[in-house]
Amino acid sequence: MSQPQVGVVMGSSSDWDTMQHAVQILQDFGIAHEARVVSAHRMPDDMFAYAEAAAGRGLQAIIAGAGGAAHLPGMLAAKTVVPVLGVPVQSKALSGVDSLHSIVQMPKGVPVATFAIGAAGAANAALFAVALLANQDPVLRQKLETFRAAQTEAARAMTLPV
Ligand code: RP5
Repeated sequence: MSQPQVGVVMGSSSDWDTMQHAVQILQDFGIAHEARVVSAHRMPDDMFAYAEAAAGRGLQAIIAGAGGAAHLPGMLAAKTVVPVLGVPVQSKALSGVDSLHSIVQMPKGVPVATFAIGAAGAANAALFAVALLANQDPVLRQKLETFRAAQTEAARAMTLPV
C-alpha cells in the first residue's frame, strides 16, 4: 500500500475487535492506512516516537483506540498537531464509560475528537477521517455522498413486523 494517510493505533491487540471497524471503512473508501499496536503505558517511548513522526510521514489523521484508563489518544495529541480521533474501547470492568471519560475530558488546548464507545465509534472515526480527506479530494467526497445516499435508501426500505 502507498504511504499511509491515516494511522489506526490501539493500546492492545485485544482492541482489534473494535478497531477493525475503522480499518474496514478505510479499506472500503480506498484510503491508504496502517494499523498498529502502540500502547501508552507498555511502550510509551514508541508512542512518543509515533506521534513525533506522524506529520513528517504524511499522516492526515490518527485514529486511536484504547480502553480503561485510556490515555493513548490524549498523549498522542500532546505530541503532534495531526488531528487525533479517539475511540473508547468497551472495557470489562466499566463497560467503556471509563474509556470514554478518559478520552473525552481533555483539558483546553490539546483536543481529541472523541467518538462513541465501541464499534460504532471506530467506524464513525474512520468516516470522519474520510470526510476530512474529502475536503481536498472531490472523488472521495463523491464516494462519501454515495455512501450516505445508500444509507438513506436502506432506511427508507425498512419495514416493521406490524
Ligand atoms: C488498554 O488496556 C488497551 O487499550 C486495552 O483496551 C486494555 C486492556 O489491554 P489488554 O490487557 O487486553 O492487553 O491499554
